[in-house]
Amino acid sequence: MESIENRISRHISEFPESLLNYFKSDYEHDLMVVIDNLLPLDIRQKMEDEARQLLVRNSLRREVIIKQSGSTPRAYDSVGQNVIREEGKYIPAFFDSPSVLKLLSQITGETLYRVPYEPEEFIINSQNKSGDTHGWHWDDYSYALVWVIDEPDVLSGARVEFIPRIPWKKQNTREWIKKILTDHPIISRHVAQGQCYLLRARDALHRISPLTQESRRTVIVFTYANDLDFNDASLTHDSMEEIYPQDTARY
Ligand SMILES: O=C(O)CCC(=O)C(=O)O
Ligand SMILES: [Fe+2]
Repeated sequence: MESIENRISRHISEFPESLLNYFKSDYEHDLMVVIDNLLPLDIRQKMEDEARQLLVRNSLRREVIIKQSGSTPRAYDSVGQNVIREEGKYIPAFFDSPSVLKLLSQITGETLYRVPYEPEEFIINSQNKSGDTHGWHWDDYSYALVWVIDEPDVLSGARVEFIPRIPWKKQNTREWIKKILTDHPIISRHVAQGQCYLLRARDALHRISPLTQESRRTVIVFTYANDLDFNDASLTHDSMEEIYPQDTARY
């Protein structure tokens, strides 16, 4: 049987030039691009089923306030990298895929790498109670690619909100966030089930707004690094260690 990687590679190689140009210009504009049909349908569905099953069997509730990002809240169920690497097949295959990395490098115009810190490779998060949110923050590494597995009702919040081209200030972060939110318009996007988006998450203040009703939004978050990340001695994993202690303890 043909390997998952061969299937993904062949699928991506069939993208027309015009579509690639659209991805590039969309990304350049907002440092964010929503991508449809990134995977062959059957592989996507198997990856989604895998995420849902892992969530049923292995999820842990997270409810924390993260002081490194200005004391903003995280409230959702999640499955960490450990369990996904051990029990998953399609999620690790997507992360490990050279053809996906190559496409993302083409879109962004720079070389992307798999994140060099295993707990951030991939994580499943699921907001499912009214008020569940992934509060304002920046990521440690430059790129996040997020697959939407369960889409919230469009009138029930859990929207991707972000302000691109804003650096993380690690001192007085809460005051800094307040100033940004006072001075700038927020881009707010509903990303549908089966879509994924790529965000320059290190350079965008971003959050997932609270769910306003008992709906559900489940995602798989993949993290990629660039040369800047590899050369940045100040890069830390403090927030990760607070949100996912079970996955970061051995690092
Ligand atoms: O759920 C999302 O779409 C984004 C998640 C996120 O920002 C993160 O995991 O750092
Ligand atoms: Fe993030």
